[in-house]
Formats: sequence, structure tokens, C-alpha cells
Amino acid sequence: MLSADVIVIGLGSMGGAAANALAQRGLSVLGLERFWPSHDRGSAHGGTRIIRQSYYEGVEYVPLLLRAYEGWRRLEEQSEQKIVTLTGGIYIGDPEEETFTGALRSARQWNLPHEVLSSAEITGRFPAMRPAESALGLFEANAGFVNPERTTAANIQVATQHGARLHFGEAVRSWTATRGGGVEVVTDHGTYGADRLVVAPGAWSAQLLGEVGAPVASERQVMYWFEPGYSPGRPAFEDYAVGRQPVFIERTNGNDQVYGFPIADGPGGGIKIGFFHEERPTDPDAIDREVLPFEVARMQSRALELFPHLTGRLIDAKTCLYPSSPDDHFMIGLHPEHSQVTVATGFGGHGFKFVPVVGEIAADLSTRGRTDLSIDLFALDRPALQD
Ligand code: PYC
Repeated sequence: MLSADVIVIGLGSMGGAAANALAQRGLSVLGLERFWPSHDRGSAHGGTRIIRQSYYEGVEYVPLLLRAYEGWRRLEEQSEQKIVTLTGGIYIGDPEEETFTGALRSARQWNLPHEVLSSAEITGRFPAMRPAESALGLFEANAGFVNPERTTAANIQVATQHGARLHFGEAVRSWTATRGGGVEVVTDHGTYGADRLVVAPGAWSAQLLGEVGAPVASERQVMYWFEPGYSPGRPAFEDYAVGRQPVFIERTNGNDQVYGFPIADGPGGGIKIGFFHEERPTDPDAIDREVLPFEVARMQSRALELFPHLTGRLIDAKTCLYPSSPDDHFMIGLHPEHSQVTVATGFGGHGFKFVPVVGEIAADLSTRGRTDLSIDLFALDRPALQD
């Protein structure tokens, strides 16, 4: 039976980072992934994912984000890949709405560079957007996006350079904690043994983590790319593109929260936009990947509320899966019954920007049983996960 110090289940965003961090600490790592490297079946594709620091979801995330930014730089250096693009970020909401107020709270508490802009100032500076008159925006220059496919490829590359054995196209059927304090993992192709296990199964959490994974909903989400309608007197291509248009999150007048990105691939490209939550739990093995006309129409009419000239054609629409916890906070910790097993899941739609620091935390937990980074918010036994 092939054995290793640590087996990592799932080599997408978080599992790939964990395998990389563990291999760099000198452990023998076996990674198991049901799909191919940098696949588009889960939650780590679509060309762009937001990174930002002023975090309306909770001030507790900020120190982890500062650490993650260091990790992004290191990953770029080690893989010799360009992964990060800082083009600024703006979080727009009504003056009392959490998208804005939460971002402001975290920026103030952690002294993060930021500017508060009125609706007119937002349009003056970023002409493609015309938010509701009452809206306020927090702009941070230090935000932008990372490329998810390159991130996953970079983690795989660096992990392999440090000796990790990574198997693709090999689905895990089950794992068990063994009497001697190790683990045994059964796949389509064989049985493997290790002292420790990291389980980072994303949308497959319910299948691979039993009761611990049960609170994680695998949500079907759609990412859309719309071409602007260009004509004299309207915003030009440059106004929608990287360099001028920031990444954005917006919710005003009680509408559904959206997030999105500037045109990142040159003229002919589109603004990428999606709803934060669509509340469509699905079986990850049976997800409906067809995007229907009514879905496109709903998204385009919502997008027009913020980008009044986003009237061009739909360039593309792709589905992905968000492994979401009930309170939208991550789930990271040692398995409650098997301390040799580290669990990392529940990253929803907002976890990708934390990839390097989650790899570090998973490696800490797996090698030392604890981490010095603050992860109390992600406890596996918190009340929000209990029902
Ligand atoms: O940046 O947090 C984020 C995000 C949420 C949904 C998509 N991106």
C-alpha cells in the first residue's frame, strides 16, 4: 500500500495550497483529485476572483488577508507566474448597508488605506458605473483580482517541485481513521495509508466529510460576461477595463447583491458579473450547467442598474459551485473525532482570496495540531453549524 506522511483530498484551491505548504515543510505528501489540474467542475475557474482587504464580512478576516497577500506574492515568485492584478476595488451600498458599513468598519479598525466616495464621485471617477444617488462607496486601491486557474496550477507546480505526489482523475470513495492513529483512504484505483489527512473537498463536502460536512450546501452559481454598448458620448472601452474600472460589490435599495470585475482580456471582452448568492443548492455530480435565457435576462437587468450602458451581447455564462456554510464563514479545524484529520471547507464564494493562508493554516493544524493564526470564527463546533 502506497503511504505518505499526509494525504490531501481535493487539489482545487484550498487542497492545492495545503499540499504545497506541507510539501514545502518537508513532509511526504500524496494528493488525490477526482478531476484534472485546474479543472472547471468546482469553484476555482472563471479567470478572475476578487482579492480585497476591507472586509465587510467581518473584521476578524483582515489579519488573515494581510497574511494572504504575502502568500500571493510568494506564490507568484515561486511559480514565476503572474497571478495577481491590483486594479482597485469599490464596495457600494446605502449608507446603512453592510456592504459599505462593514467595509468601512474593517478599514478603520485595521488602518487600511481607503477613500469614501459619494455616488456622484463614483461616477466621476469610474464613468462606467452610475450607482443609486443615495449610495456611498468605499474604494481601496489595494484590491483587485487573482487568476484562479493559474493559482491552482501554481500550487500544483510548486508542490510537485517539493516532492509531492499528486494523482489526478482519481476520486476518493471513503476514508477511515485507523486504530494506530493514522488514516486509510480508498479511491477508484487503490488504497493508501498516511499518518495524517487533510480533507478539502469543496462542493463534495457532504459526501467526504459525513456529519461534519453536512452543513455545507453546494450552491449552483452563474458567472456572466456582458459586452458594453459603445457609442459616442457613452463610456469607452478604457472606462470598463483594468486600470480604470475597479472590481466591485454593490447592493443598494434592497436589491440583490452583485460582485464583478473590469474587462480583463482586452477589447471585445466583457464585464464579468454575478449574484453573490443564488440559493440554489445542488448535487455537485448532477449540476445543471445550462444557463437559461430567463437567468441571463435577470442578471442583465440587474447589471444595468449599476452599469447603464452594459447593453451589448452576452459573451459567456458559466456555472460554478459555492460550498457555503450556513453563516457564510469558513469551516476550518481538526476533525472532532479524529485529531489526525484536518478539515477545510465552507469557503462559499468569498474564500478564494485566502488560498495561501488557508494552505498555511491547514499545514499548521496537520503538523502541529494548532495554528498561531486566528481561526476562532471558523470553528467546526460553532452554534450556527449545529442544526
Ligand atoms: O470577493 O468575496 C468576494 C466574492 C464573493 C463572490 C464572488 N467574489
